[in-house]
Amino acid sequence: MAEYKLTEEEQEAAFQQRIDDEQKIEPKDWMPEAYRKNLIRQISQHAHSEVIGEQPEGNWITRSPSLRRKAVLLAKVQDEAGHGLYLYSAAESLGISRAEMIEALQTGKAKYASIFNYPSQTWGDVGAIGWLVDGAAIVNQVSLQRTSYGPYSRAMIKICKEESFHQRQGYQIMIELAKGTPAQKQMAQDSLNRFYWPALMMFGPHDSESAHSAKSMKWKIKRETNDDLRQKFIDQTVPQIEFLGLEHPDKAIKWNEERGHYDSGELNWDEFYKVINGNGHCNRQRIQHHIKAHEEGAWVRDAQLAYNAKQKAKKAADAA
Ligand code: BYC
Repeated sequence: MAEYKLTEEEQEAAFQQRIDDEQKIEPKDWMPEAYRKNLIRQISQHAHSEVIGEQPEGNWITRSPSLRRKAVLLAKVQDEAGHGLYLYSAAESLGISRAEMIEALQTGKAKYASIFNYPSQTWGDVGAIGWLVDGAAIVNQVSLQRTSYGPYSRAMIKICKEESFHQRQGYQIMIELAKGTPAQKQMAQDSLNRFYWPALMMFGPHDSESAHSAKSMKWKIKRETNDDLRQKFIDQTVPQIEFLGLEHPDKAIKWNEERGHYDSGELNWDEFYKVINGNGHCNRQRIQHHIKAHEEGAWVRDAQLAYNAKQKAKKAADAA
């Protein structure tokens, strides 16, 4: 008897049913082409963010104020490189190569988180990045632990464990500065003022402007919307700022009893689009640095390929 082949619509309906039933989609499962492409886009951009995100803090490793701080920061930056690797591997499981992803980053076809195009000018910025940038990343990534694609979800679980250490190391720097001399407190305030708004932009445009949200929510690639996650971050940050004894950068921040959330001021969306379209303060510098490091690492990749070829030849010779 001839085997019945599902039509494209039937396959899509069965796929959506699996998503609705909270089943994870794995690399060899059937998936709509648009689901695969959307995932490659989001996961690869997430990987690029982790790797480019090493630069602002990496800038401070040699200038950390103590040996202990240096060891902590070094470990944190190395973790970010590891996060990039998990995520590139998750994206590769969808049928794209590492080389293709790197090319898309270096030629500006693929984006990475806007936040990393802001300069890290003071030691206070290292504190603010850990506290606010990793803090915003956690809010987003905790939600992504429940994403529908298995390899992405599992990568998020591991990454979130490390991110909470990152967030705490940043907040601890802020506590020390905020409780320190007036000049140190001023440094903490200045870093908060400069990083607060760009951290809110990490959650992406408003839901009404978000091109990918509707599809990503239907397929459970994203589990919560950009605005809902941003609101969570706004709400959790208010008491943290109060504890530090610093001034809130948003003068419109106000508890709304009815909504059970803080109301807040509007973001500068012109700045957001300028930065994500390549014209932020550090966009060119970040990509140039990546290209240079990638070229300098070419010999390592060549050596690995030569080693693999030798091992393969040896195996073939042994088998003959
Ligand atoms: N920056 O339709 P939308 C870290 C783009 S790293 C740049 O809402 P989506 C860390 C968006 O890509 C953690 N671009 O998109 C590392 C899209 O452009 P394309 C980073 C942005 O995907 C080192 C367009 O705008 N976390 O923690 O549904 C040191 C329309 O947006 C941004 C992640 O990557 C932005 N902020 O939602 C320290 C999380 N926002 O692709 C710390 C994973 C939007 O059409 N990603 N765009 O050219 C996500 O959750 C989602 O991709 C986003 C955007 C919420 C970011």
